[in-house]
Amino acid sequence: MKFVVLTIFPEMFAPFWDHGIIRRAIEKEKIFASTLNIRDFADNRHQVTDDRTYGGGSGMVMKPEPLAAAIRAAEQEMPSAHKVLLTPQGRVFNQKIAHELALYKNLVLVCGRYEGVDERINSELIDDEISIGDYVLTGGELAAMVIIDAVTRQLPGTLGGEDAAKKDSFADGLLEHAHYTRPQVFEDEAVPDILLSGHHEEIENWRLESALMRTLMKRADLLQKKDLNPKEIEILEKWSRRIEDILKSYHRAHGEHREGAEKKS
Ligand code: 4GS
Repeated sequence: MKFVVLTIFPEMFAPFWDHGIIRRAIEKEKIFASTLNIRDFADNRHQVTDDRTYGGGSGMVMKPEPLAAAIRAAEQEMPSAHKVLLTPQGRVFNQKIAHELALYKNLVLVCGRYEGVDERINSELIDDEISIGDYVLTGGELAAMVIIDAVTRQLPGTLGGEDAAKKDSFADGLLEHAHYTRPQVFEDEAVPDILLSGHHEEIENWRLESALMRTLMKRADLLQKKDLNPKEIEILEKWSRRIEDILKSYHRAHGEHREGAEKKS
């Protein structure tokens, strides 16, 4: 997969290309990564890429001509590329979109600066608008890195294990199960026995329960919209019965005989 980033700050990407999984993916030619400096496509002598906003106000806007020229240059190089503008106006990035983008052969990522890019860049030259979240950055560069990072680790052969990305949090709509490594006891807290038992099937069950519990406690919204499988339903029903039992004996002990949360009055 090939990524071309259009930016006025290409130097920001050097350390990103140079570390960890991204670096290894480049070395193994799983991805090809490059930047185009938008400034190089400004034909004015001082290579200005921003200008004052029509209608007044303090902010500057990214000029359309250099940006359009840069996008066309990237397109010339890879006619099939999917062209993405990073902007808070875009659809909000998630694991599903990471999967979707991983299917493209070539991605062009356009990074805005200042208040944003001239509106006339959107319709003609951009295929897709993506936001990495509902907050305002000083530029699209970090957003581009987030996307490249999440997409790269979806590509076969970029992570340690064969299908490591398939075991991810979110791959099946749940948060990750709890993880432990040595030492076996840390500050009086021991690793759960089951993980030391060597019983592969029981460990898998424990991990599923852990993932379900963490998702219920921390991100119930994910569970609400998830397409639950029979095993997951069985676990949730087991917990539900347990909670009902606890409440039943509580109500029994406190002399309440009516069902539910209705109050006697
Ligand atoms: C985002 C975002 C962003 C918007 C860039 C103001 C400079 C800035 N880009 N997801 N102009 N959130 N971009 O805040 O992608």
